Amino acid sequence: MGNRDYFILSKGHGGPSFYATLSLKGFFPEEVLYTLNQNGTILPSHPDRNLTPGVDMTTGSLGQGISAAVGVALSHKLTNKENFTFCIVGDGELNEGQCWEAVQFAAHHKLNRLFIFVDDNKKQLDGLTKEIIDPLDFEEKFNAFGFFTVKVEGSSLKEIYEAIEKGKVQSAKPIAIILDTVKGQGVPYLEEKFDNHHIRPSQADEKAISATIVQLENKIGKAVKL
Ligand SMILES: Cc1ncc(C[n+]2csc(CCOP(=O)(O)OP(=O)(O)O)c2C)c(N)n1
Ligand SMILES: [Mg+2]
Repeated sequence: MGNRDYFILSKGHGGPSFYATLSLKGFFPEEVLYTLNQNGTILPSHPDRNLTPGVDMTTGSLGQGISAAVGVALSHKLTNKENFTFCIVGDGELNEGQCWEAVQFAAHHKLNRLFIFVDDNKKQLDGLTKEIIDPLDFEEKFNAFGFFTVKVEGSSLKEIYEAIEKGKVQSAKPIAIILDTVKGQGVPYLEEKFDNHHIRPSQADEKAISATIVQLENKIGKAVKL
């Protein structure tokens, strides 16, 4: 690992979108993306730091990523490094107690270069978070745990960017950015489907999804070129 910021995708099942970003950032060629999950690939469905360039932490067993991120941020603090550590967690994942132990530790040690992003999409694998174990209000909760907390519209790059900039200049606390999101965001077919954690689409579904993906690609492609 070099002298750069660090990123831990605690909700490791988001691996494919992480890989797309790593490829755009030049960690490996775009063609490699098409080997996702195939035998011998360097891109397994969940990130593996021993396989994929740019992956800082192996994840997939939910609940552990914040602890790993806290460890990285603490080591930077102890060695007077100015690198930031970014971590994305799921709202369902935050049911796990280990996350809150790590959060308390981060606040106690004033890890002010640690950012935790909560993908607050109100759902986990098999239902609504508020019906499984109600997480209550993440903004209030992270504030109570001693974080500098900002809630943003999760699909707004502008709001996310501004929240990061705000977080970087406050001095004593770790930062939580609560992303108000929709599970399957950007693909109406998936947004509207209740049971949408993983699906096996019919041919008609595939057609509807692919059409939206082309539109999204054009939109993102333009944004990336900016
Ligand atoms: C320790 C552990 N238990 C169960 C799973 C299986 N699992 C994979 S994704 C998921 C749901 C996670 O929900 P959430 O954190 O809300 O993620 P998102 O909604 O962003 O997919 C579960 C239970 C797992 N990966 N790790
Ligand atoms: Mg969720």
